[in-house]
Formats: sequence, structure tokens, C-alpha cells
Amino acid sequence: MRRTRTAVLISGRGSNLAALLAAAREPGYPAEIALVVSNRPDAGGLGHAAGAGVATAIVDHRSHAGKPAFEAALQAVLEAARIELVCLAGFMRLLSEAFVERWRDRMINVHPSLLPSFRGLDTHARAIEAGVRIHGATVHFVRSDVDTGPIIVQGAVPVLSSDTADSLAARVLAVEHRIYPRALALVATGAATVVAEKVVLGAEPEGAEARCLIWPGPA
Ligand code: 4DW
Ligand code: GAR
Repeated sequence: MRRTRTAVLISGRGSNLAALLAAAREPGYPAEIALVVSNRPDAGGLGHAAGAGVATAIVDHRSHAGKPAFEAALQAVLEAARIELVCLAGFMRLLSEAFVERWRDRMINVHPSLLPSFRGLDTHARAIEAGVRIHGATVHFVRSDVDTGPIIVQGAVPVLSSDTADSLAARVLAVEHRIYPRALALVATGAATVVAEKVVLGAEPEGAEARCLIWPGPA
């Protein structure tokens, strides 16, 4: 089986990267994590890559004079590794429209809310403040307008009256770790494609289960 050469871009702790690396170790998983790129030299997630024997690259935004130079360096490491798909996993630098368009429908992101609700930062505190009963996470194709692209998979969790932003974040993060490998597999196999800015699932072996997870759901 040919596995899609995938890069994971991180800025921090890399728990979603760890979930993707674990999934990619399973026989039959359709993507290979061929490269991990961090814009921060001290990102904790680099340790997960090293532990899995995956190549890493650091493209530090602070050592490039401006976004075009930073993105040219990023593009160069992706091309050198013959990357076909990009996963943003806690990657916190805003990418230009030109870069996003170059990777159109080949770059995906995980966001800690049920989009289109709670775009942006501090999603868990804002969900509690809004009083929503259901919160969650979304994996979506990246568009230059942040947190807007076509939705691939979502996972939902209850909001408990005892929740703090931290306790809710932990419950959502566990769901991120389950939906991100699933979404990457759907994209890597070509089962999930974008038609008229919505994701359609062609061969849908798992039915609705493939695109929607309700916590804690089936294992
Ligand atoms: C995201 C969106 C915006 C910022 C950080 C993260 C989510 C995923 C993502 C990363 N880069 C992206 C996306 C996206 O969805 N769409 C595009 N690029 N075009 C963000 O605004 N970050 C700011 C702060 C960075 C920092 O403090 O390190 C920034 O100005 O880059
Ligand atoms: C995750 O919760 C992810 O959803 C969020 O950053 C965290 C990264 O954690 N991403 C965003 O907020 C993007 N706007 P990780 O480094 O442990 O995967």
C-alpha cells in the first residue's frame, strides 16, 4: 500500500502530533508521517518526533526577515521531503493566502471547538461563558480566512456545570486525539474530497461514524 507522505507542523507540546504518530504506526494506516516541522526550536512536540524516529526540521520565524522568507523556507523543507499533505497541529503562525492556496485541499488543521462556533483563541473559556451544553473539536481543510475551511470530522463533548476551561480543554483534547487520525486517513485515502467548499465522503466505509464522534462513543 502506498502511504501519503505527510508533514505535521507544530509550535508547542505536540499531543495531537503524538496521536498522529501512534495512528501512523498501525498497519494499513494510509499516511506516513515523513516530517515534523516546528517554528519554535524548543517545542516539546519535537521529542515525540525524535522518539518515533521521524525527521524534524526547525523553521524559526524569528530567524527569517518577514513572512515571505519564513514561508519560502517552510516550502523548501516540505518539497525536499516530497510532502504531499500537511497537518497543522497546534501550529500558531498565521500563513499567507499564497501559502494556503499552494496547499489548497492538501492542508488540514484541528481546532478546539465545534466550528463555526468559537473561531479564534480561548475557545473553552468562551464556550463556558456562552453557556453551551455541547462543545468539541473540528478537523477542517485550511483556508486563508482562519478557522473557516470545509469540515472533515467533528467530535462532541458535554459541558459539565463543574467545568473549568482546563477541565473542558482536557475532555476536548481527548476527542481531538481521536478525530485527527481519522480525518487524516479520510483525506489520505481520497475518501474525503472538497466539492463546492464542503467535504463529501466518497467511499464511506464507516457511515456517519466516520465524520462525527460523540464522546465517549464507541472505543
Ligand atoms: C491558527 C490561526 C491563526 C493564528 C494561529 C493559529 C489556527 C491554524 C492556522 C495556523 N496558521 C494558519 C491557520 C489557519 O487556519 N489559516 C491560515 N494560517 N491562513 C494566528 O493568528 N497567530 C498569530 C500569533 C502567532 C504567535 O503568537 O505565535 C499570528 O499573528 O501569526
Ligand atoms: C490543540 O488543542 C489544538 O486544537 C489547538 O492547539 C492545541 C495544540 O495542542 N489549536 C488551535 O487552537 C488552533 N487555532 P498540541 O500541541 O498538544 O497538539
